[in-house]
Amino acid sequence: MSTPFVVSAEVAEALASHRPVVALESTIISHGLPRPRNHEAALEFEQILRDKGVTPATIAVLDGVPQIGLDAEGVRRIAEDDLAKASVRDLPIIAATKTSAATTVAATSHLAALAGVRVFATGGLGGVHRGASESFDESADLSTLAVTPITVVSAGVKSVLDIAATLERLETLSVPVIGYGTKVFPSFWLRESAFTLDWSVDTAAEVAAVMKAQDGLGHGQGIVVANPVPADQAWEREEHDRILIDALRLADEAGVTGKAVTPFLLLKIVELSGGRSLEVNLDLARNNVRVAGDIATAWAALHA
Ligand code: PSU
Ligand code: MN
Repeated sequence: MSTPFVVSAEVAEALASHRPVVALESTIISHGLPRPRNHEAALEFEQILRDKGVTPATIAVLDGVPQIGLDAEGVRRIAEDDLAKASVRDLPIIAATKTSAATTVAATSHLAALAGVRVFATGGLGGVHRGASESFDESADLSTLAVTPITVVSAGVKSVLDIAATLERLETLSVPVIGYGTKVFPSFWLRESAFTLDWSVDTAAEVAAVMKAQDGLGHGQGIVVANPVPADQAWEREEHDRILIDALRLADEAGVTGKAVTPFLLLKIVELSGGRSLEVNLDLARNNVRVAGDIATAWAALHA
C-alpha cells in the first residue's frame, strides 16, 4: 500500500511518543534566501530545535513524495536544486508527475497537519499584496490557515505586503492572531507596524493553552503567533523604508506577477541592502524557530 506522504522515522517516533515536533518550511530555503546561506540556515534551524530536545520536521516534496522530515540529502536538495514553489493546490500535480518542490507556508501547514504536527516556524507569513484590489494577489497561506489546525510562528508579515488588508482577511477567516510579548503586529524586518493586536501572551504555555481551547471551540483553523524580531536585531527603519520603495518599484517595472512576486522582492531587497536584510531575515527566523520549539514543548507537556 502506498501512502500519499512519508513521515521520517525520527518524526514518526517523536509524534507517537508525544514528544515535541516543529515543522519547518522549504520555500524560505529554496526561494527566500540566497545560496549558500540558505543551506546553512536550513541546517541551523534544525539544530536549534535539536538543541532544545525538539524534533525538526522540514517539509518538501521530493520526486513526487511529500516528506515530513528530511534527511541530510533532502536538506541539501531543497537548498541546492532548482525546485518549484508549491502551494497546497500544486501538491497533487507535483505528486502525480513525480517532480520535486519546496513547500510554502500554506503547503507546509497542510502537510504538517496531515502528519499530526501542530507547531510550525517560518520567517514571515504570506498575505495580501499591495494593489490586491486590482490584482487579487492574496497568498493561499491565509485561506489555508482558515482550514488547517496548525500554530504558525512568524515575525508578522513582510512589509512588502498590505498589512492592514492581511489582518482584515485573517479576521474574516477566523484565524486568531496572538502577539508574542507584544500588542503591536510586527512587520518582519521591523518589530512594529501601525497595527495593534487584540491579544497577546508572554509565554509558550499560554499559546499551548489557546491551542487546546481552540481544539474544543474552533472549527479546525490555525493560529498565528506574531513574534517580533529582537530589538537589537531589527533593521534600521530608515534604510528599510527606502529600500522597500525601490524594491516595489523594480518589481513593478519588471512586470513580476503571481508566485514570483515574493521571491523577487525578498532577493531584490537583499541585493539593495547589501545583505543587511538577509541578516535580519535569518535572525528573525532563528528567533521564530526558538519560540516554536518552546510552544511545541509546552504542547507536548499538556499530553504527557
Ligand atoms: N517568509 C520568509 N521567506 C519566504 C517566505 C516567507 O521569510 O520565502 C515564503 C513562504 O513560503 C510563504 C511565501 O508561504 O513566501 C508566500 O508566497 P506567496 O506570496 O506567493 O503566497
Ligand atoms: Mn500570490
